[in-house]
Amino acid sequence: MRDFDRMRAEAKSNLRSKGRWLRTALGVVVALAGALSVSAHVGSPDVFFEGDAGPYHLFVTVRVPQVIPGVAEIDVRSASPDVRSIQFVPMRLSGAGSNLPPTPDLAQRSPQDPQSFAGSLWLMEFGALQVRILAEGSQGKGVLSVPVPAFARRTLPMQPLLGGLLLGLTTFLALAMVFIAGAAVREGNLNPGEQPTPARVRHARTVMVTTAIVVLAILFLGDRWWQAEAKNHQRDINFFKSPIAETRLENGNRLILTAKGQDPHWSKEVHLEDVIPDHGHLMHLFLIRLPGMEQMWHLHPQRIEGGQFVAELPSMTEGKYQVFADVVDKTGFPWTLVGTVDLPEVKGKALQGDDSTWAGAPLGGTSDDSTSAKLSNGGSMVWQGVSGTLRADVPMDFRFEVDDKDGKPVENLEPYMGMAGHAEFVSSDMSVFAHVHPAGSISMAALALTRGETGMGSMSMPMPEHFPPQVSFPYGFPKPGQYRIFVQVRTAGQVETAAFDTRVE
Ligand SMILES: [Cu+2]
Repeated sequence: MRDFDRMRAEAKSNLRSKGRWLRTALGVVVALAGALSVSAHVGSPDVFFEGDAGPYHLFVTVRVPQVIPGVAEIDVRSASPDVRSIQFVPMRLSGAGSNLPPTPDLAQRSPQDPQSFAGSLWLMEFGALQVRILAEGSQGKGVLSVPVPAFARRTLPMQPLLGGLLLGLTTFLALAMVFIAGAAVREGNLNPGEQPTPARVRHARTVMVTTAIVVLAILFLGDRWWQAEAKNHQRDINFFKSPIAETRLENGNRLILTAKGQDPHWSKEVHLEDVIPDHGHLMHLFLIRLPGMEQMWHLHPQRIEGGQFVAELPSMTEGKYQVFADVVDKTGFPWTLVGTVDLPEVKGKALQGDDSTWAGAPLGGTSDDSTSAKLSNGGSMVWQGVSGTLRADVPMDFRFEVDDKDGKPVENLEPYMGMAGHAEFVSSDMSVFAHVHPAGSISMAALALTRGETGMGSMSMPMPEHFPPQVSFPYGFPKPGQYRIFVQVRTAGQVETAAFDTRVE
């Protein structure tokens, strides 16, 4: 962003708790963007990403601000020591403005770790954005685009001191206005030493009363304007809250899904009719048995008429299930529909295609922290490099090794929906859900959009027949708590799911 914009934005956000009016200036631009997209994941707004900027392999963390416009904190770590400088610039993910980058900002190199770079960036717009990272070093230049879903999560409260100061100044100005008007009428054109006549004094009183009424009216209208802006801002916040997954069961095992926004405008702007495929499917549906997460299904419902989705359920026991359904809207904004469903005993069909399931011990059992998990083929998965207490808000590389039944690393790790693995990070209270891939927490469909791919979600990169036995996911827990991590891979044509429980401080 320009310095001028930044100063303007700083001045504004200092004076006002909402900052929405700046957005109003960008309203036309935002309106052009069409559907404002949402929180990709549930309770996990920061972006963790791993990818190549030309010859440089980078790990990127984007901490999305709580309010928009707001400052995003960006950390970039290079895997090699040959990067000299990192610059970054925010842009729209798709549509107008997605190929007109403003002047980039330079990141600061860390004095302790010369491979780390950090900086901050003003995000001025809601919706599906991208941060373009420009790396330069001894091997030349490289560019990497990171999709960033930008949305406000709260309204910053006015600081009491600032509020008191502004209230005092307002009162002073309002009273001064009344007295200045009175004095002007009473004494404005008197000669030196002349006394105002009683008629002038009476007239001045009338003018003061009138001025007071006008000033109060202005203050009243100002308050109304402020309240209206606050309401609009709250509406924007609600707009970006996870939509509600509404479900009903038909014919014994057909689960029909629709979405309802937490703001009525959501359904007008985001249509399930035009969500785009994300790693091969229009929707990734996760059903997790409550309260202990002792069973999990990862299904891929079909879209039917009216923007509804239908999942043909497998056989499931009676009970309450958490619903998380990932979709990506046409602007590249990822939404997770959230809800619960009470199911009777379901007599369903066998799993097919990319659908998968897992069953095991409930969370909170004896083994609260696990680093090795049994697989259904007799092998196991080992969580590597984890030691000590895990902390919230720390970006990590979650690395897992897939072993065969003799404990040897497998040689036949196959692509599962185009990737080496899929991981779901779920908190015990269901307030955090993140579906993460080796490239990070971004949606793969959004990533395809940054590359100008319109095949939307289909993997255009050459796919190896087999992956190395270790698979890693860049991610950071958003808050302390008890978590279960599901890691899904494919070997010998079969999807294997491992679950790891961990406590985060
Ligand atoms: Cu996935």
